[in-house]
Amino acid sequence: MLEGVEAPETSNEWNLVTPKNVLVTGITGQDGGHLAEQLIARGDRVFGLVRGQHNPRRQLLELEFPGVTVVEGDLTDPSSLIRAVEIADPDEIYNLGAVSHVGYSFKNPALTEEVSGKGVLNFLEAVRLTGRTEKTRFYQASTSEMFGGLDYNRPGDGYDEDSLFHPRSPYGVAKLYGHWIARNYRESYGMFVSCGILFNHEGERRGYEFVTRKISHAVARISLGLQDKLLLGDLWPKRDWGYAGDYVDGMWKMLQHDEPDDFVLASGETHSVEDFVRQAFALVGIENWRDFVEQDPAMIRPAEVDILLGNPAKAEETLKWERKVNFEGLIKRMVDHDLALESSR
Ligand code: G4F
Repeated sequence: MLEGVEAPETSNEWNLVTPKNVLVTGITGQDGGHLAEQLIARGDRVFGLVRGQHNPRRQLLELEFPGVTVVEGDLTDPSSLIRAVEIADPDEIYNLGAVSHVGYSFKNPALTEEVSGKGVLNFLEAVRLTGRTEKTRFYQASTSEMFGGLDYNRPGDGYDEDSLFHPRSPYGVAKLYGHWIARNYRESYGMFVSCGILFNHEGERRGYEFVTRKISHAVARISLGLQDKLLLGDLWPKRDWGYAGDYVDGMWKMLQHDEPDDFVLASGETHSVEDFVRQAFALVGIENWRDFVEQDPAMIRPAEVDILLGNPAKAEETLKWERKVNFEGLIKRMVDHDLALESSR
């Protein structure tokens, strides 16, 4: 383990074998941050694929994780992926990179398909063309947005690995392509490729453009007198929300398992956006939350996923995956974090 790095709260197993070379895309995002933290604590050599010449996120990454080796590359540029794979010589790849904001994907559908869909193919090809189909284990970040939640396809007791897909956004469609091409490489070339079908996972590393962080941040600022209103889209959609650190631990478990497979990671509970808003305001002693919330029509999507609810039984049984943070704990963690952040400015 590296000096000065504490064991992450969410890892309940230690990788006591030889340190691995691990290549991560999307390392500057929420899940990438949790994963880098956990891998470094386990003693692995971490390589992060970072896009663009003057990407400000690169500096933030280098400040937070000086132990990570930055490799320049882009999921839309196949030759850069081949180069990255040759540099990192990875035992494991975590493909977390994507255009991940569902609302944004409606405005930039072609870019979304290129990055979140075809980018997966480009990366799998880089592994195959460099002769690493046997050596490298590949994690594909699939998503509950692939299910869609239409009337004929309600979640019942929760979507699982065999449920029907009917994506409702360019993001969901792109991710479904990524999911199937990943499965295809597993079946065609015998590659160790596992897909994690992750339901919404949040926390203090979440970007402000996602609803939970937008809420926790605004609630903190409103309670401190720094902001008057919280502008939101629809409050009725329901999501199955968990803590990102727990889910990243699940990704790692998928690649340590004996066989490649697909696994749902979810909390098994569903709550509306309104539930999240009400509970977040209650934590700072504000009960009349409606006085502070206004609708922003720009946040309403051309098509919405009404309800997401997942069934994580397979991951719990097969991988012994467990969650440490529940819905109430998640909201408290985020609001407390944003209160501390805004109070210290
Ligand atoms: O926080 P969200 O933007 O997350 P969404 O669309 O569920 O997607 C997230 O989870 C997926 C897993 O299921 C990931 F694959 C994906 O990459 C991403 O991490 O929106 C949650 C809900 C939606 O119904 C949205 O319409 O909140 C609603 N909402 C209401 N007002 C809003 C807002 N969402 C955002 N981002 N901003 C709002 O002001």
